[in-house]
Amino acid sequence: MLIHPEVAEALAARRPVVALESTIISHGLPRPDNLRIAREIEGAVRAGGAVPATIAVVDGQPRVGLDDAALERIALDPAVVKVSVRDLAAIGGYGGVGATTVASTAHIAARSGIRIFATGGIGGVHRDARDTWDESSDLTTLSRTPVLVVCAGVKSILDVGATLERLESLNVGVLGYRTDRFPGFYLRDSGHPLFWVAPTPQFVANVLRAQEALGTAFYGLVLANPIDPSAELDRDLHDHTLQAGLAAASASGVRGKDVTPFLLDFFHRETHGASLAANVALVRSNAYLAAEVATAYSAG
Ligand code: PSU
Ligand code: MN
Repeated sequence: MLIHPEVAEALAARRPVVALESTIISHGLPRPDNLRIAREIEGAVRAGGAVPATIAVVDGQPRVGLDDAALERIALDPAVVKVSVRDLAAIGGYGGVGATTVASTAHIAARSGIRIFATGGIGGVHRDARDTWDESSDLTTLSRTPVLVVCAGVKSILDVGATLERLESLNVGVLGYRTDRFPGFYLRDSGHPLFWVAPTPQFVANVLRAQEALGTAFYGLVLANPIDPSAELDRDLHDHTLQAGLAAASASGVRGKDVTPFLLDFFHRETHGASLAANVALVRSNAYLAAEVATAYSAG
């Protein structure tokens, strides 16, 4: 693994660091805006007082913290591959450029000593999972990786209730940030309740410390941060686009790791950028909150 000098220095000095995933850049956001947005997300981490460590695979090598040239390749290189945990070893041998999902980012972050990670939404159980067995390895990886993932919940393209049940089975705790409703990504409320409410970043840092004392830090933790009310997508537009997107995915026969990027792209096109604006707003907010938690965690 190649750790960027700024990240290595911060880790050595126990200053706050926040990991960021890269599949959201390569496969979750449209080109060429994705490059600018990737920089804005890093900027939000800095504004919150932490060092950003965007994670990706460049020429087969995992990198923790990207320089400008590497970030540009992840955003713009048409050959960039979406890599989950199981793909990391193979892409190493092949020498390719890989964008890391929540699962592989969490794995690499934990191995490099980074405890806190921000993204838009985590993967989960797909609606047709009973037939397809399509459940994101984000869930199983979080069940054995000591990271906190700050996200806006999971997209409504997934089976949200089943995803919450799986997180429970897998011992992955879920805290709502100032809410007792599990957020619905583009919408503040997915319709599912949450038990634990975190009122402050300091509270979350205390939970991380308590996990370490109890020996449960082995399991990941989700901090669910609802999108700002001013950035929320119109509910009718959301519901309409969701129905159309699910129908299009099933009609086109898209499978496996292409399903999530297909649906994200569908949303961005069909809402003429409204879902993109919401997506950018919530990722920036998650990056900022993750930096605040990392700052409180470092100080403790
Ligand atoms: N959800 C989003 N945007 C994304 C993803 C999920 O709202 O970009 C990406 C993340 O990288 C996540 C991955 O880890 O999709 C999950 O893919 P899969 O369902 O194939 O595991
Ligand atoms: Mn899948």
